[in-house]
Amino acid sequence: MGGPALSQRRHLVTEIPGPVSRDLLERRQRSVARGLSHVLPVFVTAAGGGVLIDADGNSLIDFSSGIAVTSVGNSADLVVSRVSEQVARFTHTCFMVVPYEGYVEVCEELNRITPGSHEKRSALVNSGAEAVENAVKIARHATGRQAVVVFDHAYHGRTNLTMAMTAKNMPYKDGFGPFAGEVYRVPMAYPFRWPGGPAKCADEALDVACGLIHAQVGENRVAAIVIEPIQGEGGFIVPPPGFLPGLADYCREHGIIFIADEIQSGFCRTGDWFACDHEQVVPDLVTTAKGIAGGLPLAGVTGRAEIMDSVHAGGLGGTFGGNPVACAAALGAIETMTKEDLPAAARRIGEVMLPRLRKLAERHPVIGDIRGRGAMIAIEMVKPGTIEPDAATTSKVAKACHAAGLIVLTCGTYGNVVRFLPPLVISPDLLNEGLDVLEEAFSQI
Ligand code: PLZ
Repeated sequence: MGGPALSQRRHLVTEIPGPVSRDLLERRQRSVARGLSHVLPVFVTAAGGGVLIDADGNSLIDFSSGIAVTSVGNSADLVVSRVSEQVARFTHTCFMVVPYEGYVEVCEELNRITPGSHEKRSALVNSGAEAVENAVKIARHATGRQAVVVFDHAYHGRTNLTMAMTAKNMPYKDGFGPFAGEVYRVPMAYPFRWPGGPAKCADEALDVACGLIHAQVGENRVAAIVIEPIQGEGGFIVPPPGFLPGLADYCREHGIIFIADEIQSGFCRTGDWFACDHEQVVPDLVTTAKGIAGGLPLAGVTGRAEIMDSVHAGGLGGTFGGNPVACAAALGAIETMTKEDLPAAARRIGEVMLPRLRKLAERHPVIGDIRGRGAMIAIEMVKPGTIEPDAATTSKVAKACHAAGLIVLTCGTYGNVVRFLPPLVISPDLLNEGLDVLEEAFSQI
């Protein structure tokens, strides 16, 4: 059994991965496509709170949450009870064939918790990429325009349109083209790497983006600007204050739909319900997924009623979108976030992590930048004294953490960022133990 009752401790009984996981990995090599890779090939048998138990009986600390998904913890009580009840009642009708209340309830919740108090509508789909695809479809339909503007370092998914929107070639795009058209890319406000320095980053990045749109696309041809309010896969890049509000104003001025991709940053991760809340930015459309349903596959597009409802009946859909079991899970996850005040829990995680990481950076000049908000925190690794990315050391640190039973992820266009995404329900002791492991990993490199 997994769930929050699991003993919240790190405990290794074999090397990582152990013999049972290694056997399973061999079976996996013979049966599963090579294109799917693993951060750490231990096979999980149970998980809950801040730990994963593997097939060899090791208990590992989880600083990944399955890429920001299990924010309420694995097999959280309210997710398990709601899912169990729903799965015993009915498993599927297809919302387009015969509707059910759970779908409506999730949409009501999304309309309530996403930024802005205006009239909203939502649509549910299966994955983050599908949510982004649908947001773009809706924006094009509503505006009658085609162009979509995205940013350097962006990640929006692996489908054809979202590959075009994603910035990084390897491993996401290489050899998979041709990509969808009418996608235009502008520089991201990336304070650590902004040529004019972090203080000028917000204004200059806004000027550059607007200038490029004017010169190369034409404002009146742009259906949507899509941005992750804190970039995820691209390196946990936090735009400087003022950049997102400035972009939102620019969109409003030119009739461009402002789409916030909150798939990684949403659902309490950054210490607010959504990362846009931090600067009171109100997007026209918001895409959600990951943390929405405690690990079950569900995603959504939420936005202004007049934009969402510009699409003709039958224009949106899909067989599985808003599956009743996934909706039940979402209602359990959202209830947990509310009852346990997980935005506050995320802020507390940041308050523990940031000072410890800053101290670590004093001892290890390979850490060039520490950034993030709440429980979406990262360190960017460079050749000391420069901003030259150091992917090799990044990978060494991650491997040392894995070997010691701490699951961390890397990210970044240059592969030089270690990111931390613990479940928001992680205990303070386990969080601190994870940071002890990280410090030990640094002392080994
Ligand atoms: N938008 C901002 O972070 C998914 C990708 C993992 P899906 N990020 C994890 C991988 O290597 O495939 C993501 C995201 C943002 C969209 C997506 C896409 O969400 O549910 O993976 O399709």
